[in-house]
Amino acid sequence: MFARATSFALRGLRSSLKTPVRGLATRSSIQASHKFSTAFLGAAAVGTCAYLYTLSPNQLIQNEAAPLSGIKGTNSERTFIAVKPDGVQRGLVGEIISRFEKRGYKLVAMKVIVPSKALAKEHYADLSTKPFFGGLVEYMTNGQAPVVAMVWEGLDVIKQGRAMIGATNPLDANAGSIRGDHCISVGRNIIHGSDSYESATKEISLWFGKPGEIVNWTSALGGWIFANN
Ligand code: DAT
Ligand code: MG
Repeated sequence: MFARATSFALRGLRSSLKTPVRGLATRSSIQASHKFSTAFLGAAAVGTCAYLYTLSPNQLIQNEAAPLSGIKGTNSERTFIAVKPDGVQRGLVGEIISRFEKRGYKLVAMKVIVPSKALAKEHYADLSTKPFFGGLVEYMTNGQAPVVAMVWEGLDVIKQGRAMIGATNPLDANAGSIRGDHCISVGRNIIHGSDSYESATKEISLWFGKPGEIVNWTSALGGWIFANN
């Protein structure tokens, strides 16, 4: 279809250019002007098709979906979850993914990354005046282990994600939560999760802001995970 449209547009353009000018509104000049309009429209259509073709399907979907953090309070709500370098070193990536999957949430983006200092500082910008800020940025960025950054999607995922993670200080975290079960020190608390819709919006665009990094997909289990009956 694309090839046929291209050849049609080029044929029209060629013949319109070949037609000589013979005074005002002669039959052939009207024909030429029709051909030229057709060619112009054809070329515009081809250009639009070519542009759309260069976009991945994911970009097309993302352009339709409003914020990267989805719509708050719906099944499209999203949160930013990161397994920190200590969680990666300790082999807890699978355990953490498994908890979110088993709860019924959907993984829509993931990458293994050693963040730049600028990224870590921006991510933790609200803590920049704290005495532990320098050490926190150093431990997140020194490359001794990467961060596994993810976006999870589903109903109430921001608040539920925080509950699943547990209190900032693992000694205060409930048993059964990720921190309550797997760590004991605030400086090595293995996981990050967005604490509000606004934070999720900021963090997802910071870590997954490039087009195509987040995948919209439909879970075949959706109807088995969510229903109002
Ligand atoms: P959370 O990660 O639960 O959202 P936060 O945003 O208050 O907690 O802090 C970000 C991280 O900074 C936290 O996960 C670990 C570190 N941190 C917080 N308080 C700290 C403290 N008193 N000493 C050392 N590190 C701390
Ligand atoms: Mg926080």
